[in-house]
Amino acid sequence: MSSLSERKARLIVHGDDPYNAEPPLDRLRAAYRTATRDFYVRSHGDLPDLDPDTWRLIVEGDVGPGMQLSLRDLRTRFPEVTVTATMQCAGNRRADMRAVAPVSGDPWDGGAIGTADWTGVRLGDLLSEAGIRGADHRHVAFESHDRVEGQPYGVSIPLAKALAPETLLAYAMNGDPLLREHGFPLRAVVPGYAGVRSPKWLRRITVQDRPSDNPIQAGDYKLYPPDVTTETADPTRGHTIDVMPLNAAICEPARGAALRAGPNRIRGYALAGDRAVVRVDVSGDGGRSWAQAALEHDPGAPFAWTFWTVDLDLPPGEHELAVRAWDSAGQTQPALPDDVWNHKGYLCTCWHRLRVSVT
Ligand SMILES: Nc1nc2c(c(=O)[nH]1)N[C@H]1C(S)=C(S)[C@@H](COP(=O)(O)O)O[C@H]1N2
Ligand SMILES: [Mo]
Repeated sequence: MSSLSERKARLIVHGDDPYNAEPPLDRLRAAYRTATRDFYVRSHGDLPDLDPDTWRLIVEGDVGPGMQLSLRDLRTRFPEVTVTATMQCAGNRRADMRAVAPVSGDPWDGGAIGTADWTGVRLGDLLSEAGIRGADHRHVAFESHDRVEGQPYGVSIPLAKALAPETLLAYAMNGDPLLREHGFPLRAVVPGYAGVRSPKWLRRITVQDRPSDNPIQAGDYKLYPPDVTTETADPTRGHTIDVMPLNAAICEPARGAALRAGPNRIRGYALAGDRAVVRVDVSGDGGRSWAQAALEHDPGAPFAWTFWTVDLDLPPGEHELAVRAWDSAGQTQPALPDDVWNHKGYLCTCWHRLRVSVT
């Protein structure tokens, strides 16, 4: 197996500590299931190096007597399931917002996303074995082994999503044990939700009557209106980012590519959170005219992305390519980064545009 530093060398690294990196976009389009070595890494603290033999998962809160499970317990006491799902950071495509005004956080291009086969057990199976007690509107909180500004990483999801059949505790990614940077030995995978709700290096699961009060849940990953600044942001009034919105990106050609006049193949991805992508429009003239892309989607994977392909006939000159997707509710993406700008740079869903020169 390759080392972490070998894997780092393949990616565009935004930071070493915490480690954050994404692949060049053409690599994302190379396979429907992203090669694990090309999968982005988003971390907020250290990358724990955990011993799988002594590691235990604690399950507590509004449940029966509580449980402590080893990896072997998880593998032997619950059915094994594999879900093909896309993981995407809420900050994916943030770089495009900088054209409007500065934003905080790493300048992700469109590569803070990837699709994998996740194998593990259903969180719902584990919770029904644990036995849930108490009133409605419960939440499932997670605590991890990595530390962020002196505290363990922690988030929560609504109980209904925790019980949904697609929500997993995964020990394998693309058929191999999780790599350290992806949360070995166990992580949550919450398909359709922002990556932040899929905690890595799991330590504890707590069923409770309110969302996690950990700063990652209570303070970060909130969507604010454009007039809110770092100074005025009130996290209790920001919208908690769970389900991800409709988005699309051009993976090939690359930004600034030199192309030959005539038919040129344009390829990328699109995805619609917990909905389906029904149409993808691609423009070779900055959005004045549009062509329909052919769509490719794994029918067995409702929470995985849609790949799209179109051949555009491009005349010589400088052109702006643009893409916009449509979802099963008939909605499409806003045209400009100005339409979606927020000081944290989350949910950059405007048309993805890039300039190419054609000779
Ligand atoms: N424990 C822990 N879990 C975490 C994070 C983290 O920093 N610590 N980052 C989250 C975020 S913001 C994202 S986008 C995904 C990224 O998963 P990946 O690094 O496997 O691609 O993990 C999530 N789970
Ligand atoms: Mo993220």
